[in-house]
Amino acid sequence: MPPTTHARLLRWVDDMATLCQPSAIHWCDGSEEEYRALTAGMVSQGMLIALDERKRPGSFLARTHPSDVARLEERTFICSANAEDAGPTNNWADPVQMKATLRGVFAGAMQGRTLYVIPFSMAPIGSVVAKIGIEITDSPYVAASMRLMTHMGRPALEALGTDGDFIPCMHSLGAPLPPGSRDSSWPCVSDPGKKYIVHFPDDPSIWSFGSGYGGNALLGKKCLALRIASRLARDEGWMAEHMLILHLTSPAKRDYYLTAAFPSACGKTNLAMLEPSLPGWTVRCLGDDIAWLHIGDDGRLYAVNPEAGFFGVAPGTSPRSNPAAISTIARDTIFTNVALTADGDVWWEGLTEQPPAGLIDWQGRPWSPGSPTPAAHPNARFTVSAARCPVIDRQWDDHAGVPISAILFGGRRPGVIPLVNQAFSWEHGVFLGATTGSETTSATIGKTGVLRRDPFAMLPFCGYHMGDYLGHWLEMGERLGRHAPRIFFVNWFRKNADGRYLWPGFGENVRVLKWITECIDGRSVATSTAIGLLPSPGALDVSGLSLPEEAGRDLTGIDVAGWKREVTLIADFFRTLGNRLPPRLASMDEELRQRLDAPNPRSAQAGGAPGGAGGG
Ligand code: GTP
Ligand code: SPV
Ligand code: MN
Repeated sequence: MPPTTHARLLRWVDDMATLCQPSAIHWCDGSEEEYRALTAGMVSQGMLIALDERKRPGSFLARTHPSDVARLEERTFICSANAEDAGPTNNWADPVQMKATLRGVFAGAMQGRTLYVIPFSMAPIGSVVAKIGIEITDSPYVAASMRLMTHMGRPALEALGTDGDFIPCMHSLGAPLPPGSRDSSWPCVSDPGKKYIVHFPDDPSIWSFGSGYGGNALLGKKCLALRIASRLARDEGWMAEHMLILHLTSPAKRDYYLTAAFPSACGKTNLAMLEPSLPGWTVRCLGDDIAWLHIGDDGRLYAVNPEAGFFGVAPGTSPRSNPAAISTIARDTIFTNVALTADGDVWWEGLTEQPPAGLIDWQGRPWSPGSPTPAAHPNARFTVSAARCPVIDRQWDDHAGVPISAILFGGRRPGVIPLVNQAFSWEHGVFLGATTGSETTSATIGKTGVLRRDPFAMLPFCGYHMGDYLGHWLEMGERLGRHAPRIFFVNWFRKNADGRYLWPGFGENVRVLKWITECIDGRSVATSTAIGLLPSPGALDVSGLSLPEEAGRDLTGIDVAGWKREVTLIADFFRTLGNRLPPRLASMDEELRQRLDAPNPRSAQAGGAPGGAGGG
């Protein structure tokens, strides 16, 4: 018996079951017993490996099919009624034709499998910004992960009542099990051309077929909380962003709430859980991937984390780089595509300097330091409830969210971009966000290390025309007026000629956060330059650091020639947005070019750098 009388929901589940032909239907209640049954079932089927109960209690390892290791941007579609509304940065397909195609591929797709109905809320149930989704899936891995990652189960269904609104999220692995056939340990569609991650923003609804991995399959995350939500947010006057949320407290016990948008695998989880190297500072985490931002009754900008867990990059996570994450994943964690140790624990590159002997790699093969491929896949991840994080902020699931005093943007830039740069104003901050460039990472299938424009770290996640999105940011600034948070651009990834990082990063990033709080407090620690407000000489606290000789110049100076090339790259990118690019952004690029051409772009007098609103 379905645990609801919601007629539209019952009709939809019935329609999908008729289409997909599962052998059973299970309505998830989100209970501990249900989670235990799901994981135990996967262990007995070989989909999960139970880790050693003493070393890693309540934890499991999943190994995916080698074709199913990350998001798939080429097969991600925004099916708005008009192609122009999806814009040049998204794949578009006609919604009517796409729905017909999808009904074709989903037909019989769940044969021999259980159809799980997963009610979930993005944002705490009862929050002003919460949205309820129902995911249908034939993957028990997705059902178990959704319990860790979202506010999932009976309370979400109860909040829906008998006629509430929900966003239908349809998912199948696309691997039916006809009678007599054997299951694989990671069923999916191996041909990337036959996978679909499809959004119908006008409904709104989501259909995903053929992949069981991360953002392709946990449909509350990128699909709902970013692509669909960004479009809803534009229509409703709020913002859905690819941002961490953190609470910073100074030695003087002043509180600052910051958000930061960095592209995938560029350090959001690290910054969100940062262990400050400077005494007296603390960081508490409110979220590591997505922020929903709305204007409160007092006119300020508030941030809510729509998620309830972390799906974090494992490689590189260590007691040195992220001690809080290491404690978070000490138990009750699902690991995906990491290496297995001889004693039933997990390992990945960077966890320890020396790999333990007797490792089994992410594909189940014996691995030794001489092996040609890494032991863990570079996009291997951990899935864990936020409640397990020792530095989770006590307000992390507050219904109203926290008031934001600064927004950071950043990317992976070995050259040109300085360590930190404050925008002259909100408008100039939108220019900095819009022109974000970053090298591609393993979070998406394709070549890594390629520099591309990733405006606001939202290139793969903006559910409508990127030009309109930039316009929405400008409009939000006008509504916020004097309450607009300060905007900063940071770059932890600057390298020297030998390819070594110039900035120590991780816990030392608190030094940059300290300078940011001084800007917020109106201390005169910044110098106006052609590109923005840079730390004045001596203003950045580098006490006790031994930075290489060239570091000071490269980290906080201006590479004029590099910036002139940057201006051209920005203009090239802006041109791709056509006539939906807000004209103000194009003129700001031209103004930047003029300031760089002035006699001294490093000083305040440079060609009339705009001062004023939001300046230092
Ligand atoms: P998604 O979950 O994919 O959205 O990404 P994320 O931004 O949360 O990624 P995460 O924090 O897991 O990024 C991990 C990568 O960033 C690893 O390669 C880290 O080594 C690197 N990283 C994080 N912080 C720093 C830093 O301060 N300096 C340097 N050099 N690397 C860093
Ligand atoms: C990202 O790629 O930005 C992620 C991981 O956060 S996934 O959920 O797979 O999209
Ligand atoms: Mn992300």
